[in-house]
Amino acid sequence: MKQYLDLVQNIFDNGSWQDNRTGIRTLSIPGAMLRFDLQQGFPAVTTKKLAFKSAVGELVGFMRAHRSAAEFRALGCKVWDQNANENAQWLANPYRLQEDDLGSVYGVQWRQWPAYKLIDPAQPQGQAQIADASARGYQQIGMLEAAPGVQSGVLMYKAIDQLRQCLDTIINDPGNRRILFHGWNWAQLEEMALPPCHLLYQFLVDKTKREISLCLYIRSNDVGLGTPFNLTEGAALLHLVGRLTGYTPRWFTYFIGDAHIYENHVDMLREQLTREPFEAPKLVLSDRIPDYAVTGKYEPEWLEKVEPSDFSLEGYRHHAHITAPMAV
Ligand code: DHF
Ligand code: TMP
Repeated sequence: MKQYLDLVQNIFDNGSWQDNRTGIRTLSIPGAMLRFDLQQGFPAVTTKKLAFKSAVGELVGFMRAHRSAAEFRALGCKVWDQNANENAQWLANPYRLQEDDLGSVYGVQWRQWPAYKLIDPAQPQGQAQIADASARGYQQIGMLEAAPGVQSGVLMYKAIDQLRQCLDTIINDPGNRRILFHGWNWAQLEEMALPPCHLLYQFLVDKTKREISLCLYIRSNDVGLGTPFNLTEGAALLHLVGRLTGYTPRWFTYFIGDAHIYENHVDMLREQLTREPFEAPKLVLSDRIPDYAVTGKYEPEWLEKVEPSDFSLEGYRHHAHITAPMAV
């Protein structure tokens, strides 16, 4: 995959050394973008063997709102073990529930973003607001008493399924320019083993061409280990969403904030630069996942039902496996 190697080369050429919380320095650049036409192939790294099953296991775990490294392991993905159980700061965090717990990471925000409303019933529109919130699925969970600096009112709560909302909107209002889900929940950042890296996903529908595209924003990206996984997961998600809504997956645009190479990944990536990339493989989604374009029946429950084995790569040629340690 040439674009990946160009990014690596760009960081080697232009990066500057930075310190960070892990204690392992990075060579970093501020801002990068990769763009893939998924009709030309799947963006799997070919200059090493991609742990494809592990990456799709992670994606499936997110779609099921998993928050335990044990649940990810059960899906064939071990990449969360260290963050759950080896980071001293997280081990001491009161929001860590038990062994393997990751807190309210990705999937919790994707599928169960906690949303609250505080409505003063005595305001002119108070009752109308409470009625509207109820109609939107908010439940009254208590009253807040007036106190200095504290607004009184009815406290209402619901868990927002952002991913499901995106799917619904693709079906019902494809011209909508607000089809996105976000992981950066300020109210819960301190409750996570790691605040989200890939955090903004926006779907764009072209009704004329019957295509769907994805823009993904990653605030911080470990180009040696994280990027190959994040590219795989973003592209696989776009294929799945396209299947469930009846659109052909097309453009996958990948924006990075801090694009970095850890000091102990330099040899791995220099080696990859010496290797000639192979042609991109194809992603095959299992036939059991219903194609909305064929059935005309909307089945969003497949967001949870899909299994890692429903994703496979066809014609994946790659160079020899190499890996390097993850900075915790
Ligand atoms: N921390 C850091 N520092 N970088 C990350 O990329 C990162 N990613 C996380 C959690 N914390 C992180 C979740 N994603 C690997 C890949 C993705 C990932 C975490 C780790 C990884 O170690 N990949 C190895 C082995 C993969 C396997 O065999 O399953 C690789 O060689 O790709
Ligand atoms: P940070 O929170 O200090 O930015 O550290 C997070 C590290 O993990 C950083 O190197 C980016 C990397 N990372 C990815 O690149 N992709 C991912 O999906 C995850 C979870 C982390």
